[in-house]
Amino acid sequence: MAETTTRTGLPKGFRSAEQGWPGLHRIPHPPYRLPLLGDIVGASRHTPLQDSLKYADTLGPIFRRNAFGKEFVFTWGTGLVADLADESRFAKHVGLGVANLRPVAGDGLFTAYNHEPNWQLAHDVLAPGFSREAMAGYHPMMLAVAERLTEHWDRAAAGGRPVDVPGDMTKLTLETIARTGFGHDFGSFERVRPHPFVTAMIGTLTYAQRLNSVPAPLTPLLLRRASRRNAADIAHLNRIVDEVVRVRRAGGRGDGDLLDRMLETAHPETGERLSAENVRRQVITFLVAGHETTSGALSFALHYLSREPGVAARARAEVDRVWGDTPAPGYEQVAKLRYVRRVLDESLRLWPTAPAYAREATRDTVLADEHPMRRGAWTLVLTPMLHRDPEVWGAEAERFDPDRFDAQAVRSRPPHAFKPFGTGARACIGRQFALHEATLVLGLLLRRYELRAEPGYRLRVTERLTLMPEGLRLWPERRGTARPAMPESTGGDEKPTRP
Ligand code: MNH
Repeated sequence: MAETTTRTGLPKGFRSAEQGWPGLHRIPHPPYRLPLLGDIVGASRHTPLQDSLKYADTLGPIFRRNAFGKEFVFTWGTGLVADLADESRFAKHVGLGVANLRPVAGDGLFTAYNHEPNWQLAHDVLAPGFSREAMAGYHPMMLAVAERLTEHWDRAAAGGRPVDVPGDMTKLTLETIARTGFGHDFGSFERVRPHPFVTAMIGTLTYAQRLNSVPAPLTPLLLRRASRRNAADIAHLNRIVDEVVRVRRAGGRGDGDLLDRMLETAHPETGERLSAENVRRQVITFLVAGHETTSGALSFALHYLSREPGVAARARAEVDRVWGDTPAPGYEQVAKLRYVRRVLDESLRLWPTAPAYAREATRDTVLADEHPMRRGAWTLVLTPMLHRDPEVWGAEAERFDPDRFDAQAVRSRPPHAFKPFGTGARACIGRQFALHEATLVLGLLLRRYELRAEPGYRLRVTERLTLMPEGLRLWPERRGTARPAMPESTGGDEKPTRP
């Protein structure tokens, strides 16, 4: 890390691949490349990721795209991605979508450049907020928020009405990070429309993605209205966050949550603290990063559970066996849901909801002994393709199969074949938080409901930097009311239960 944090002297702003990849001509690109416009034939500005997946299928494990003269290299072959994980030669690259979020999240943890001192400072101050002990402390709050969700689903079930899965998962995950991190209640479940924080956040994420599909010199012209709306969205986020901080400062300490750490904790070695402006950036960062991707992960998992009765039955049998009918499963009991966790992993394999991360060379090097890169050259790792690499996942990589994540299968795969949380020093700090929250909620929902899919629904994926199943509705039915026979049990001393 030391060498990347002291690194300076690289050009700021977008670095096109011609500058850093001497062997670029050997990397394939789509046919029909147009002068000035680049590779836009067959591409849509609403689905840049899914378009890249189509190109990846035909162009192979490393390829490039050009949009309005900007050239990007995409990488997804397992060997290449494993090499990019070498932290002695590569580091996170803040570019494209991530760089476009700088006006929102500044030098907050997610968008900070490697060399910005506030990254290390915030990382060291906040990391204990994701320790085991901290997580065990969040658990009761996560459970309380999940109960608000089940109350809502109970009413839908009683009325025979469908639920809006992405909408409800967003309410749940926003309330969870707001409660656990900041002692704040957005009242999402009491609202008919999404909280203005969510609307403003979706606005800024969508705008950040759109910036990539417009030639930079034309941005002021083409996105004039959108950029004004974006400025208003950012101002709105700032106001909401400033209010959360003001309330905390006025009301004294929370219970040692993330906000307390941001406001009060000095760096263990240097004694330094986060500045007020940086706290604002971190609060926005955690409220956004802490809910949008988990919401998508839960939504995709629920989609697959509603489509795969065999998987759902196995998962449900596990929850019944491990949790019984205890009204409040404890912290330790969540990690015991091994199969539910595999369902989640398998959903994140097919639809890693933060679908790409960028890596840059921290010195002149050769990627996988084949592709020379100058210091500062970068590439975007396409995780949905990495997770479908036929050499690792087989010819049927599209098939949903949680058994791919049983311990032996995992051991038999090469390292770095599954990277939904990124890699290295800048990998996701909230990984355990997200996995705990999502496993807990899936367990609670499986135990309580059968999930009926909407007949004829076909999975469509919305992109706004993150991924979300579009228009996904399910009909939850309380188990025990019109409940089919208990799924086969796996023997042993488990007691079949259900209120
Ligand atoms: Mn999260 C970084 C995916 C949940 C907070 N997260 C990343 C990265 C990926 C990622 C990928 C690396 C991005 C990059 O290299 O540019 N995160 C996820 C997914 C989920 C998720 C798929 C849920 C599922 N993340 C969460 C949660 C939180 C969180 C929950 C907070 C509570 N993530 C972060 C932060 C970073 C990050 C903060 C930046 C860490 C750093 O750079 O030091």
